[in-house]
Amino acid sequence: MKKMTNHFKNIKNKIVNFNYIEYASTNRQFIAFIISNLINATMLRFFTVHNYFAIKPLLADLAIILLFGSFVYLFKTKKQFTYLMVISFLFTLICVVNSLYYTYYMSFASFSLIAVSLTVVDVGDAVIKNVLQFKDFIFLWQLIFMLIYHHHLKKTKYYEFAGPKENRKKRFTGTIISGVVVYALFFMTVTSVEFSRLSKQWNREFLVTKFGVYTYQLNDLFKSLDAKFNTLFGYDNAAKKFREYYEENQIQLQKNAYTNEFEGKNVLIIHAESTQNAAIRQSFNGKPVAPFLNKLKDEGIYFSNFYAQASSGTSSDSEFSFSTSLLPVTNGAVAVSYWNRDYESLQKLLKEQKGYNTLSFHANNGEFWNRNNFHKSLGYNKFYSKNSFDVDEENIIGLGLSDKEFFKQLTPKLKKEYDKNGKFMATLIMLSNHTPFAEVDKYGEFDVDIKEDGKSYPYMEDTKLGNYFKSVHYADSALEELFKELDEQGLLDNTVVVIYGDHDAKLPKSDFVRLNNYDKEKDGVYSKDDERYKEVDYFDYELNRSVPLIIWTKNKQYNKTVTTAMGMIDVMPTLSNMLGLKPKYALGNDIMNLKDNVVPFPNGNWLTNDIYYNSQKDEYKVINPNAVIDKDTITKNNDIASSKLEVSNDIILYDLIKNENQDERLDRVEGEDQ
Ligand code: GP9
Ligand code: MN
Repeated sequence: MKKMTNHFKNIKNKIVNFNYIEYASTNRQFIAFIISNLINATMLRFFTVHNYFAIKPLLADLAIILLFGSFVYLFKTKKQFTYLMVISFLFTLICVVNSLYYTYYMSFASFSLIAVSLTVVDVGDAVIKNVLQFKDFIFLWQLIFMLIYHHHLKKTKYYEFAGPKENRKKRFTGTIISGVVVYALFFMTVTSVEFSRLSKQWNREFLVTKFGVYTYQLNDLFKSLDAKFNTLFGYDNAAKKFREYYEENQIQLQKNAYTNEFEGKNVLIIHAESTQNAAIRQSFNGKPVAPFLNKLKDEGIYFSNFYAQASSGTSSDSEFSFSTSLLPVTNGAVAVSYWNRDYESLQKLLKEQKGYNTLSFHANNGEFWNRNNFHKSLGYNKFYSKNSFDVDEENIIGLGLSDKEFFKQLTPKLKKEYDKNGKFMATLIMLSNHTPFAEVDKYGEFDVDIKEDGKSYPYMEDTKLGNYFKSVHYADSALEELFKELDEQGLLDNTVVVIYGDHDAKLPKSDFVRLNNYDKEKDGVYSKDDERYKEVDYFDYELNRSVPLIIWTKNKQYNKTVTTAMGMIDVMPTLSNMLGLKPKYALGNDIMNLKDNVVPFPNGNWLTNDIYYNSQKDEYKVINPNAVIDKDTITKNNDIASSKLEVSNDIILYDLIKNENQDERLDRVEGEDQ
């Protein structure tokens, strides 16, 4: 202890007694380097995200400049200028490129997007359209300043004066330690949300705002390299496993009552944000939370045991699995890191095998989840994003344009597309029912209390789950309006509608405990030893995350509830059979042909009609009391789940579908040559 106190005293003494004047007078060039680069980084935020007074990104920028700058002391005084110019050039380049990119795309540059950016930005075109602005190049002052200052120092014989006084070893360690300390101070202020966004890396504007431009770019570099490195090794092994898997398991769609039933119909997909079956089942005072979805589920085919298989890419992961019948990667998001691969998708099959016009609509910024690129890669002809909609203050709920307004504005666009280009496959991505469900006054009247004998008991009022129900109620009535508007335009007549909940709403378990165990007398929860107490354990919570899937046509010809366990990857093959398509690489199953199914989750858990298996703890819950579960069942299902996860991951990382198709083409050409 005493040793520690002495140590700190020592450091304190060193800081107090440090000769700052001598340091500054013999270190002028380095100080100029630090300050000028810091000004550039701050100026970049001034022109883009506007948070130039924020301390956090300033600390992060300073730390990076110190860390990179510290290596200057490995060079002799006269050589130091060259090193500082190289680093200054890199830092300035980062500022110029990001500023240009922001002017053009309203976002920041990413190594993983370089190839696209280069093809999209035609420099000549950019000049003509006046996108190149003076402010984008203002950062170059730093290099000019460093040059002029260097000449000044040379003329005033500064190097001869400062050189002998410079203890380079000491300065190197001192500067590097200062950089680490400043960075540590910065990281102490980083919240868990900020960390999680840093690891996902797609919300680029947020990252520059919070972490400054240099940390953002470094993180981006590592993420892009990570994706590249992952694919450098193990290709042959992955390709072999891929072929073996498909030799044994290639999907063969069998004829059933639904085969080709929807062939030639328009396909309208509705991505119902954060909608859980728990909300569809729920009523308050005799009024269902989601009356319209309940009506649709009774009129159409309702898959009541359906689960999203999303990982950290949430919405985008579900879009991916829905479209491709592949599972998401467990680290990061396919839409951000692996969007530029060749995937087989429902969109492409409909386009290529049946001549559909493929469209997506989402009133949020097209950069969100990298959808501008991701949607092209999924096979959409056109993506109507925020720019295609009139968004004003009054019409905003949560993340952006309200669902009601979104639907109102998209209907004429869809009609126009239909009249011009014929049958369509269109995906509408909803937005309002997104966490944190806080804008309760915008959701319309819906009480989540208990009304009894002229009294009201608060029940779920003012809880997150209660607010969620109100929000779902809003989304449900938006859907009702959409169907009316589409019908008025004749757009439902020859259309099959598919609605899916994209993932659960990540609601607190304690709110479900309250929902199940409300004691109105004490406006609280039954005690655990009360016989009426219903527990919500890990498995109950997981099973409750199920989301709706409804396939509906206006003539209500098909009404049925399918209770087979099903995941997002089963949608594409199921729909493919109904639409007369022939997928080759689907990892899911046509659910209409199955009695039971294994639904793998990205964390290794899986579900069948009989059990839910927790792979981390090697524990399971029996859902069907009549089922006989033995060790073999567990082993067999574990194998199915893990081989699907593995093949899917390899397809994504190594771009195996593209390479397989290339090999096939080569084989064909060789065959023809002979
Ligand atoms: C964003 C919306 C929500 O545009 O799709 O994304 P999420 O947060 O659910 O992934
Ligand atoms: Mn979502």
